[in-house]
Amino acid sequence: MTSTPPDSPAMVLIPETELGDIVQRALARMGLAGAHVQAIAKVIVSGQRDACQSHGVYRLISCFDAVRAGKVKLDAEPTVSITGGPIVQVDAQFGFSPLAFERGLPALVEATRRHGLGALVIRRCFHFSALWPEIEAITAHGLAALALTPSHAWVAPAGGNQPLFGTNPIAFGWPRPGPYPYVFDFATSAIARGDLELHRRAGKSLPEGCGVDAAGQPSTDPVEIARGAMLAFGGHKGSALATMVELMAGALIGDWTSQESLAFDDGAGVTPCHGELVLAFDPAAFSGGDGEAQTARAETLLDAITAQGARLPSQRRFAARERSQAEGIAVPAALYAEILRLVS
Ligand code: NDP
Ligand code: PYC
Repeated sequence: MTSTPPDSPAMVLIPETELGDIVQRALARMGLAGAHVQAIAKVIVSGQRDACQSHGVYRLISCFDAVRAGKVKLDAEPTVSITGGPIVQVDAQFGFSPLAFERGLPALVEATRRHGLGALVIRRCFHFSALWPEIEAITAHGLAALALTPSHAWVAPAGGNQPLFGTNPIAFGWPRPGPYPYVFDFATSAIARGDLELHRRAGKSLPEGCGVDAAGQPSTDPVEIARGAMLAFGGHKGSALATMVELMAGALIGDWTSQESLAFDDGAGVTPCHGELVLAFDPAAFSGGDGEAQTARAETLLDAITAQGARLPSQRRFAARERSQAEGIAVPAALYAEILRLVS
């Protein structure tokens, strides 16, 4: 059952279970194995529930394109290697990443509890998702977390004008009392590729500072920027963070950089294939106490942020989650029609 929210005639409201069912049917029709269908649907529906338009149900189209290009292994069985040390390795076997993360999570949590800090290394995965669902899955265990992943070479280094870095997101989470952790999750490019694509599809210009055309000249046209290069956020600072992601979640873990991911894509234009590095920290192991003073200190800091009238990252997302749970998930009507075509 669908309805239209009064404040946005271009959106339809879909109950979460109904949207989940549609997304699962669409993924199953693509030929994905059941475990992948479940894991991917959870991530995609959560994205839409939290009003993340660039990483919600729109990503079904990315999955469809990747499957149609014949690159993704539809029934890949991720293999988890546990040595008893702090590093857990998962080989995604060229499947989509959500199942690989799900399979590695219990071992990551166990390794982090045992050693105080743990690392989950995921290799050879097609990665299309936001990172915060992974971060929240870790903070739910009372652990702090940091996740990094490259993508495709779309972004020029500061001072250059040729694509080299991915949009390389960095996400961090800190567990808090109450239902919601502190989480930020952002691309190191001035705009995520998903947002560039949504602007292109809508025929809209991007804000200034997002990219250059093929001649290296500043542009606000998403088509021209896709032919040229996107830019890092914050000039040399975002550029250095993007470099760190390439080094830590590419070179360090023995998987592809964004350049190598794009070379593997070989013009197919599908979602990037590379690795991911997820770090987890047990606050109790770092504080030398029971963690209570640490929690109090963190809460004092976070409260001081909001006391100034500033909002915390993810606050918009959590408010959208509550709205979705009460009223249904808002989906752009045109996108919803497109998605229904994937199941009809
Ligand atoms: P945004 O710029 O939309 O948001 C970045 C973060 O800042 C969010 O945590 C957001 O919280 C927070 N934020 C935004 N505005 C404020 C504010 N005024 N005060 C405090 N906090 C604020 O993110 P991006 O567009 O850069 O990235 C979107 C998604 O794309 C991410 O989830 C990322 O993981 C994903 N991505 C995935 C890639 C991949 O390779 N898999 C590549 C690149 C991006 P809130 O959400 O509540 O607004
Ligand atoms: O939005 O930049 C992006 C992105 C790349 C891969 C998945 N999302």
